[in-house]
Order: sequence, then C-alpha cells, then structure tokens
Amino acid sequence: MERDYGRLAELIGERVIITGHHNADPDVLGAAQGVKELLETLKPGSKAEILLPDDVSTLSRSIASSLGIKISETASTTDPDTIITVDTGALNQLGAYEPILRGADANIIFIDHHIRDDDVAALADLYILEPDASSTSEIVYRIMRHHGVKPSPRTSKALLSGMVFDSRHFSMGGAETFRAASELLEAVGDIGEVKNIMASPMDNSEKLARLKAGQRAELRVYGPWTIVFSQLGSYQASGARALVSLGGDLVAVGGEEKGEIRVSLRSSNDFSSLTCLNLGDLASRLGGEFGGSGSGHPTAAGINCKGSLDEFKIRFFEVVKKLVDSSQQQVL
Ligand SMILES: [Mn+2]
Repeated sequence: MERDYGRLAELIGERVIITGHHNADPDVLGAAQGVKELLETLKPGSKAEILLPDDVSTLSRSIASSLGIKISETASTTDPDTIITVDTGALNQLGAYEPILRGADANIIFIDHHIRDDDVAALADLYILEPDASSTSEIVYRIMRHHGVKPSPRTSKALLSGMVFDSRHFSMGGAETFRAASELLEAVGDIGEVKNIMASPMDNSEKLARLKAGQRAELRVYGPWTIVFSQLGSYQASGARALVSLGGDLVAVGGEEKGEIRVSLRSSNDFSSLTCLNLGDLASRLGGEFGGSGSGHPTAAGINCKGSLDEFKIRFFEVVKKLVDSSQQQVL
C-alpha cells in the first residue's frame, strides 16, 4: 500500500480531474477535497478540479457551500493528464462520466474502499483499494500522512465529514479510523464543528409532516416487533424514517391522491437482520398487487400504485403479519 502511495505522486500531471460516484455523498466530497489539497501541495504547478457532473447529494452540496469547496459540473479541460476517481466501486456508478473515462488518454487512478472490481482494475494505472478503511476519506488522509502533508482545517473538516457519514456517525470503525479522526481533529478542534455542518436544516413543513406521521400512526405488535402505518400527503420517506427512530421496527407511510398511492417503507436494522424480511421484495409484491410497482433495499423501499389507501393498509398489515409469523417459526 505504502508503495502505491508513492506511485500516486509519479502519475500526477499538470491538469488533473478528480471525480466520484453519481449522487456524490460526503465521502466523495471529503476524499476529493483531500486529493485536491494533496496534489496542490505535492505538485504546486498542477491544476486540480473536482468534477461531479452527475448530481451531488443535497447534504454534500450544503457541506461544500459551508466549507467553500468548489464543485464543477463541466470540465474546464477535455484533455486532462490525470483522472483520479474516488469512492467508486464500479464504472457504471460514474454515470455520464463513464464513457469519457473509458476513452480518456490520461493516467487513471482509483482510490476506493469498496470491493475489487475487475473493470476498474483493467482500466486503472493505479488502483488503491483498502476495504478495511471506514471511508475513502480515511484512505486519502493516510496518503496525505504518508507524504507528510498536513491537511488544512477546511480539508480536515471535509475529510472528517466523509468519515462521519460513511461510519454512520462513528457507529463503526477500528483503531485506524479513530486514530485518523483524532489526528484530523487536531486541526479542527471539536467534532461538533463537523456535525454542525452536516446537520441538514429541516424546514417547518417537513417537521410538521413528521409530527403528523406520529399523530396518525396505527400500531400492531407482532411477536417482538412493532409495525406502524401512517398517512402523509408528502414527506412520506422522512415521516417513515422518523417513526423508525421513535421505535417502529417496520414502518409504512403512505399518501393517496386521486387514486394514486405512494408509500415509503423503512425498517430498523434489528428487524431486518432477525426477520430477513427484505423491504425491496415486500414493496415489489404490494406494488404489484395494487396495480403498480415497488422496489428498494432491505431496509428502505418505495411503492407507487393505485387504489384506496385504507385497503392498502389492511393488506399491508395482513402480509407483514404472515411474513413475520413465518420468520418466527423458522427461528423456532
Ligand atoms: Mn464511501
């Protein structure tokens, strides 16, 4: 790894583009800012640009604006010497930039903490892959430390926000992660400084929607699990997240408008790992039954379908009870 850190400097040309996966999260932003500062210190003549052409998450955008980090949506050069891609586990996560990267006549570097990808390995001149790292921001900090580059307070905050985000606010991470965080905090002071810039402001209508989701919640207790259904005209996803944080194990928040139904499903990690009930599958099944579709991940999914929300609610509780009962029996 250390040897690769040294090679990175050799592959840096004058015009450098730093990019990352679409809908860029704070780890992309932190890692990109770290790489930018590293290059500008190692090669003062080089010009590095953070290019995120395919969408940036709302949170990353707000972090970038509070730290004054510039993000470009179009490249200022079509002929870069070096392209560095951070936090991207597969080429198709680059969206519109994928074909450009594939066709580029540049030194290509990947820095990532996901699992190894053969297409990336084939394309990259240098592939720094460290799946043990909490975040790509942590890897970038290790590289900076290797080169004796001390990140500025601003870059330290960006790197820390990537680490905070990917470690789910430090609910995971070993000694290396906390050592890196501790060293970065020497430039920042208090972790509260970083958490503050990451607190996404919530407007009043969203706060009100979340409170109404609580007010309108209907509860069923199936074995050890609390299943919640609630109704909101908008902010269904935010309402569902709020109800999970209040203690709901599986939550559905739905809204109905002119016969169109939208439902957000969320579940707690405990519920997901102990029942193995995948919300993506549940969403697809219920969406299909109600003349629409649904999809998602194990603990978060969405449904767009038709009909009456009251009927949907009855069916939701019915299906979930059966699934929970059969998962209980498997445990026994
Ligand atoms: Mn990451």
